[in-house]
Amino acid sequence: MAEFQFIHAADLHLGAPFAGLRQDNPRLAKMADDATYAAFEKIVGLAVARKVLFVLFSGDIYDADYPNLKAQLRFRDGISQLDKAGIQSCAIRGNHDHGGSVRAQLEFPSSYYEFAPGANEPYYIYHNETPVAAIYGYSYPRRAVTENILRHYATRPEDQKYFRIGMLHANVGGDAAHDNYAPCSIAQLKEIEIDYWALGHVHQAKVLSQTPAIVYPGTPQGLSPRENDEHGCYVVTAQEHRCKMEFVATDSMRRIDLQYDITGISSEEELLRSMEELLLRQRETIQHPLIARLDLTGRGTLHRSLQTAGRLQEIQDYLNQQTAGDPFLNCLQDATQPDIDLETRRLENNLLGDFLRLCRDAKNDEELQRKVLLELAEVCEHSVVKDALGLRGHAEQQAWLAEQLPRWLELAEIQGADLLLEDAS
Ligand SMILES: [Mn+2]
Repeated sequence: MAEFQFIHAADLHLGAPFAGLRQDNPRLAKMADDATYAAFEKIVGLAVARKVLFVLFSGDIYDADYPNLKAQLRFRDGISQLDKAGIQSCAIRGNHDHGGSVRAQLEFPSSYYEFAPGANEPYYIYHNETPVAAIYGYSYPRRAVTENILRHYATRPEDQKYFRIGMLHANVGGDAAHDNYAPCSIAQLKEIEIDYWALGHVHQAKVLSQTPAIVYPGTPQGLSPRENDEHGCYVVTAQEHRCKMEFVATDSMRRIDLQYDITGISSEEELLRSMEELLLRQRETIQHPLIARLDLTGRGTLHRSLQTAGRLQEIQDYLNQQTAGDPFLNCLQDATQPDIDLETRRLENNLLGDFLRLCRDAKNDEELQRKVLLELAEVCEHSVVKDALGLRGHAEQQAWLAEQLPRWLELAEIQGADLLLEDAS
């Protein structure tokens, strides 16, 4: 079996919005609108530059049941570009672009193959008129495929001579942050004679196993606020039944979460200067338009100043002006503490001491937190909140809330303590 290369991408979500971006930077807003297309076009460019044999798209090419025509045309154009370069392509449908979603009638080149919804025959990839890879795939006939679908991947003995690929859109290993569609385990995948599991659905790149390869490439462009690391696809070099994977970033905008500790900072001048330096330093390491979130932490005299109404917004606007929005400070949050020792105050026999002890108990009370999470989940179902948060689906929302809750409890404690201290002074 001759060596060959292919690209494995998934979850393009073409046309999906880049969630939670402040709209006061027109340059970034335009880039954000285009971000999913830009990532797809980078995949196409990469395939042409590397002269790969074929490209795989493991589901969720489109974001919605009624994908817009623009998304479909951009995808078709990219596929045509691959075709002109002699590169084949192959796709399955996931929960977002399932068989029930409505598509325009567009003509795709014959080098593009899409597995029909439901059970399928394997599809063969040819190199110099000889088949080299057998691809098994299943496309979602409907959004919620909640059963295990591995029976559709039973390999044929006669395909043993080829590199065998399973294109599977599924939640492998019960990732709680993603809807539990087509659930299965790594052990179950290993029982099937597949050399490369080309997975889709989970939005973070992950290699679950080397041999056989079990791989999530993730979304090629991070979209939700939780998708704040590098995003891309895999270039795979296959030989015999083994392969090497190389991750290549394809995102054109990246979110970054920063922290700044105010401990020891004594003036606003010093705070602004060092925050600006922190932001500008990010340019040196990551060559992307960066969308930054910055949390102010630590304990210090500036805590009081940061509580002034509108102050965070003023700081944010000033810094964006100083850096010309590169990086763009999209969100500035204050989690600083007053310049007092809360642990000592917690022991005091007074109202503040009582309040701080209640806060500590709440932080350790799992039952209470469970109830709070249920209430918050209800608030999140409100369409305005849903849009503002930009989290994809119920599972991601749950994961996000559970991540945020400890921080919110912390902030509630500090704000309560501030109010009580103000009353006392
Ligand atoms: Mn999916």
